[in-house]
Amino acid sequence: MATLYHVPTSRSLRVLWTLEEIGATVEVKSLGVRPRLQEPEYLTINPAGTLPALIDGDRAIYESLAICEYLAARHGSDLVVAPDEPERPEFVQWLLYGEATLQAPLSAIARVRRIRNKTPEMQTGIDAVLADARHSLSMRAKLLEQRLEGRDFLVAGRMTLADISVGYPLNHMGKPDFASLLGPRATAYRERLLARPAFQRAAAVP
Ligand SMILES: N[C@@H](CCC(=O)N[C@@H](CS)C(=O)NCC(=O)O)C(=O)O
Repeated sequence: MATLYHVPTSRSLRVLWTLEEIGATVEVKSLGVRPRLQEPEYLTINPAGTLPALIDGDRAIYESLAICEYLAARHGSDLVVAPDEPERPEFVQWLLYGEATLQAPLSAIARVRRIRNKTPEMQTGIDAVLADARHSLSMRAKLLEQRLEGRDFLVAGRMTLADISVGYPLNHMGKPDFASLLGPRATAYRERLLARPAFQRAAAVP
């Protein structure tokens, strides 16, 4: 059985959510803390120190969405939009959008806030970086809002990995300082995704 390295609220949530949607299981090793500094043993699994990681026999996969795609495809799940389906290009676009475009400014904000707390003398410059990342995030949320017009899901008229990809940053965007950046369609979409029993079960994994 494959092993998933997990930290609650990290991107391993995408993998657990995918598994819950398809009714599959893996062995879950929960690290409990962010691994980079605190768990040097994890660096022998993933020298980059990032979560998640999936080990399946001789195979190791370290990108959350690559792990989701690997597991869903292996189980023949329709969470993957197949190459011969008409909306395959849109599927790939939104699959990547969740991580590379929506999550990127959120991650930058989290990282810069950590630095800000340690370097009060750099407040002005850091505040400018935070404002810039927040502006990017607000612009990027507008494309999502537009895409959701007349749609319950991002592509193919059904729940896919694209929704799980985008659902991860949207989960974090429920915090009061980000929620105002989401339009009404994205807000309702976020609520629908997070209400899914599969998401609820995944989010409850310690
Ligand atoms: N693109 C990667 C990003 C992985 C990533 O940055 N994970 C975060 C946790 S959500 C992490 O491990 N951060 C700790 C660090 O950067 O050292 C993915 O989707 O898996």
